[in-house]
Amino acid sequence: MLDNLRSAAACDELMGRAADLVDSYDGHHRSVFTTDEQARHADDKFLESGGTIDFFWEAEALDDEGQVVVDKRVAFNKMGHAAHDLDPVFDRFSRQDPLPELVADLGLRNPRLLQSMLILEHAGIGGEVVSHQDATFLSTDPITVIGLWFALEDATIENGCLPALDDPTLVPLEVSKGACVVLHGLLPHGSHPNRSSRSRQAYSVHLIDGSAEYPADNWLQRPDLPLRGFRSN
Ligand SMILES: O=C(O)CCC(=O)C(=O)O
Repeated sequence: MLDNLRSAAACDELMGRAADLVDSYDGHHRSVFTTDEQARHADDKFLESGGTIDFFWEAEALDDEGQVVVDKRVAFNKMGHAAHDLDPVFDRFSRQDPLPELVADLGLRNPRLLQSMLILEHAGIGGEVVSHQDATFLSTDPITVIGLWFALEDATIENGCLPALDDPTLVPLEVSKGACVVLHGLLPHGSHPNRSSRSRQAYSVHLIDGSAEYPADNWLQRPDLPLRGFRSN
């Protein structure tokens, strides 16, 4: 965990940009994001979002008929998965120093920014992220995926910070706004629902090594948007 990797101003700028994108989103589809194994929702919209900026609803934001029952500004669970390539503010946040050096130090020789997610976790409605290993969703051969998870707001036990859920020896990770948590692809992690009165926005970027094999049946494909590293190519 790296404290103060991004400034409070940079975090605010990213959240502000995301709020603008939410405002201009027309809400035309009702793709819910839940990680509940009983109801894992992998619809077409989700599967096509590797190369787009799309929003996924909180399960509790919609009623049984799919009608939105909360304010749109708190209705989304997350935004994914290509803002780091399609939006200049997200691009900058995802590529500015010291990330190239950090990722090189972590052993990625040919880094590619595969996906990004803005995790909204609004107060009172933010959903659970069940324990998972990123390498099972973003597999390469050999395993190379690394997650860079940024706290855009303070993450506490109260508002559902990242815990390591499967292992009783591991503890919840409370971090301050601007901190970056580096996640090895095999590390089980998740987060509890946010029932508190404070949101817990976070932003994560997952990188792989471009020299590893990327299976054609990985859920995330970007046929029209080539993967990029930290420079323009
Ligand atoms: O912030 C969260 O709730 C979970 C994020 C996560 O699992 C990830 O970025 O890999």
